[in-house]
Amino acid sequence: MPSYKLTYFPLKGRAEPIRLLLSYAGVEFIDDRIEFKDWPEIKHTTPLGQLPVLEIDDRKVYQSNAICRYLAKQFGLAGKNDWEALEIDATVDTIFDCLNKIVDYHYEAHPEAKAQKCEKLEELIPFYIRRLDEQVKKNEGYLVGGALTWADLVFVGLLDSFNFMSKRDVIEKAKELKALQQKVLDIPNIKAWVAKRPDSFPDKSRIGRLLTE
Ligand SMILES: N[C@@H](CCC(=O)N[C@@H](CS)C(=O)NCC(=O)O)C(=O)O
Repeated sequence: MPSYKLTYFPLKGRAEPIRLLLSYAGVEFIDDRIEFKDWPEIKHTTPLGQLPVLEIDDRKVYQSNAICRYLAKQFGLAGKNDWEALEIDATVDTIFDCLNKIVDYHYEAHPEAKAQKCEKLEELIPFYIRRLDEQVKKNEGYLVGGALTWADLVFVGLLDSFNFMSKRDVIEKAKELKALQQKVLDIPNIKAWVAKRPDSFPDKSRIGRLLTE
């Protein structure tokens, strides 16, 4: 079994799906959370000047979705065939299409532009969430193929970020997605991770206030 060290900020963000995957597989990993103040020194040591970075033994890999896809293959969460793998990729892209629009709104500094983006979210979020909810209904309680895949872990791992940045519970009315979230959180290894993980933004915390100021 290789050694794993995951470096990210003290946030859930793009690292949480990776943490969920490693936890699901029962793999020990170093959960390296760097302080924001140390980032300028560390940035140039990373392959792309960004985090997360996963060190697998002595190799550094980056791009969170590529990391998730690789780990999913190792842990049997990448779908039963190439078709399902394609559906998983498409689903993860859809999740990020929605999240990126929310991120764009969240970090918009100009009040007028922010108000416009906020208005657009009122349509955009239900558009994506409804489709994902229907997808879960069609796939017997999971996003793809009637079984747990890394798409489910990505979605659940990013939900707190979705909710925090859009200032709402995005799955409030999405019965199927709510049930999926609960099912994932009830997996014993995931439950154990959630119980032991450090209090990470977005839960509460100083960092939360910093990012929204
Ligand atoms: N496509 C990359 C995006 C990584 C990314 O945007 N990382 C942000 C944090 S979520 C970052 O490192 N920001 C600090 C910086 O760019 O200096 C991935 O999914 O890993």
